[in-house]
Amino acid sequence: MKGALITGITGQDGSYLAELLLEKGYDVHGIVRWNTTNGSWGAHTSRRIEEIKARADRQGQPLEFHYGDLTDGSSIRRVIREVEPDEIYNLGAQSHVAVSYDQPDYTAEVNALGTLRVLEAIRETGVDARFYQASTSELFGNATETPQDESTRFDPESPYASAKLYAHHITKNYRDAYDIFACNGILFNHESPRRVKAAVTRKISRTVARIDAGMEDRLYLGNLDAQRDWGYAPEYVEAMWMILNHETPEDLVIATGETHTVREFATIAFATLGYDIEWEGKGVKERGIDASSGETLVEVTEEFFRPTDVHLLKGDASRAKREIGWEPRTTFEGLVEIMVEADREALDVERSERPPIER
Ligand code: NDP
Ligand code: GDR
Repeated sequence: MKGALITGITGQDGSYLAELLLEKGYDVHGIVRWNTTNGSWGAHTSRRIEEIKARADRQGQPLEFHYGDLTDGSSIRRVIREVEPDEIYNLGAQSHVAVSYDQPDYTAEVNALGTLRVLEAIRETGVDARFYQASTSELFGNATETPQDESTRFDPESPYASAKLYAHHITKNYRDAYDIFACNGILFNHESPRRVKAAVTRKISRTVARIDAGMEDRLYLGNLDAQRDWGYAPEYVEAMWMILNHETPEDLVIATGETHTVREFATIAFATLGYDIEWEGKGVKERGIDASSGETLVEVTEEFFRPTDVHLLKGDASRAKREIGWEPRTTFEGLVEIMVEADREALDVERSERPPIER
């Protein structure tokens, strides 16, 4: 039985990857952080991985958690020594680009040095593990070339992307210097109902469902013109596994090849629940109006603009198709629909589980 270790197992990708590897018969281990908020595994994302853990336990599938933190090299070394995995997926990160402007030191500690700590632990322990690094389309920044592929120049535009650029290069350095099977998956944005609520897609799908249910009045957004290449996360974790199970270590772009604006995402999300949004005004004055009621449902606000932003991402994943046979399957419209429907269903659960008011 092959063993895998996942950092960031409580996150969107970590949870899908854990499910995929369990299905493939792996012995799956995850590094999780202690936090006092829930006194249990993980933080905001704990619920999805706890459900997967409960199911794995019922079905007798091996899924084990280990306390650790990417800022703590000793914990990383200890877990790698104990588990001796065949594959390590480094998905743990401070993953929110906007937060990286508020917490630049911490973002670098986790995203840049955290990656170095995992690679050093592999080297020091001598464990024969393949290594996957969660690299990102954010490295391209505002590259003039579109679509972006493996040969496009990197031009990081945020503390997040700058830290991830270090991680990308150190992964290559360890591959070259120590002959470690280490790969970067340069993944473009990928979303799902498990996406953090702060990502623009999930914020939109969740707020649209809440507006429809009469729980909120308006969706507040920042840069509506930003264009992203959005794919469906479960398909992207398949690519991670395919990259590590290829005969040679490669750094590959994973993307759909399509790009859409934040405005388009919001328009389709509202349309999924029967709203026809018309856009009026420009810049921070822009509003999304419900054509039938005349009500303003989307408002642009300064608060959600970033000091610098990436304007246009569109990936060319033809090398991944050639080398590992990976291709996206879910369409953009399909993705938006999956997310809005899931958030609508989740509202029923949320309502039924609302805790009684403490007196
Ligand atoms: P999430 O934000 O959903 O998950 C991040 C994970 O990292 C969580 O499990 C979190 O744990 C963990 N983590 C955060 N800080 C630390 C730390 N100090 N030590 C150990 N673990 C930590 O991200 P996604 O699943 O969306 O993304 C996975 C990876 O892929 C990230 O590295 C991200 O930067 C990268 N990426 C994501 C893309 C996307 O579109 N989703 C595209 C390209 C790259 P906790 O639950 O305790 O907070
Ligand atoms: P991104 O994702 O920065 O691409 O990073 P995010 O969904 O946060 O932003 C996408 C674009 O939407 C614009 N935007 C808003 N963003 C948020 N979060 N909230 C808003 O209200 C809003 N309004 C407009 C942003 O300015 C931006 O242009 C994600 C993360 O998952 C990274 O970890 C990953 O590396 C990259 O995707 C690929």
